[in-house]
Amino acid sequence: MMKLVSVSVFTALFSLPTFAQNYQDHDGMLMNHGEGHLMDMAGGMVMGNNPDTLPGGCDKIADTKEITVHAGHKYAEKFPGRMFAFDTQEFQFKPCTKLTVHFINDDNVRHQWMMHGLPKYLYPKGMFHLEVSGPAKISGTLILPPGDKTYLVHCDIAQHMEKGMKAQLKVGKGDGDLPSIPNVTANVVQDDYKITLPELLEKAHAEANLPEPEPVVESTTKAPANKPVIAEESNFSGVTVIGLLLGVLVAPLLARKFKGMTPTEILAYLFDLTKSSIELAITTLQRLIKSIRK
Ligand SMILES: [Cu+2]
Repeated sequence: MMKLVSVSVFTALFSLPTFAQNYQDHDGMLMNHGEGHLMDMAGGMVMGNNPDTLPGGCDKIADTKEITVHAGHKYAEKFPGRMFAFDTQEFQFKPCTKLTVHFINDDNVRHQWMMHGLPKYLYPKGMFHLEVSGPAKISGTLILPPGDKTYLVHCDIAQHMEKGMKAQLKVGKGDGDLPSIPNVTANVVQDDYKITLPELLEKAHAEANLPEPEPVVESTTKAPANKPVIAEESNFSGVTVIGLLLGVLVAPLLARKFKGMTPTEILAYLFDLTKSSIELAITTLQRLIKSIRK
């Protein structure tokens, strides 16, 4: 008896925060739009509601289950790097189970409990889908298909799944595990905070099969992107090559030209030549840059 009393007290205590939050209950407000599509004016929506049609391969309803799933930011707090989550990440039911889902959104944003991969002859687009702007509660029922299969359950609001609102529902034994389910399976893309930025760049370049990156210099004046740097370098080396070629070709001519000239005359001539060479170099460089930019 004492046990029962303490259990009731504990249940009441733990339910208090739930009661304290003012949830909008959409059940009973929903209008039936046919084909399992229920909607109300307050933004509640159920799609693929199916409480009575047996999927092909089910002789009868094997089991009747009812679950309550919460969605919200607070359920993601135990998962580093995640922002949103359901309070449960994994579900498992017998094939042909009639499942009622009570979906409670604890956040002040919109969330969904969306299940994919169901037979399309029974569920529009193969989906069973509960959606509500929180804090609110909405319920729907479906009959699970026969066979062993793992179904994706997620919230399809932009970035909510990527930020953690993802679960898997196994019918029978399921047919494997889905990736990136918080605390259940490893992320497809693992974050690595141990690697340094130069190492990361090197790795990215190696993976993309690109030439070795420039070593990262601690200067903010340097061009941040790689492309302009490469373009500038190739311009420079092109001009250098032209200069060298000109030098080699012109040197013998100059030697002949300087014969019989005074040092002052040579200097003046060289000064003029340098001036026009620089001008020529600048125009060439400008043309080169223009052609690259095109
Ligand atoms: Cu969401």
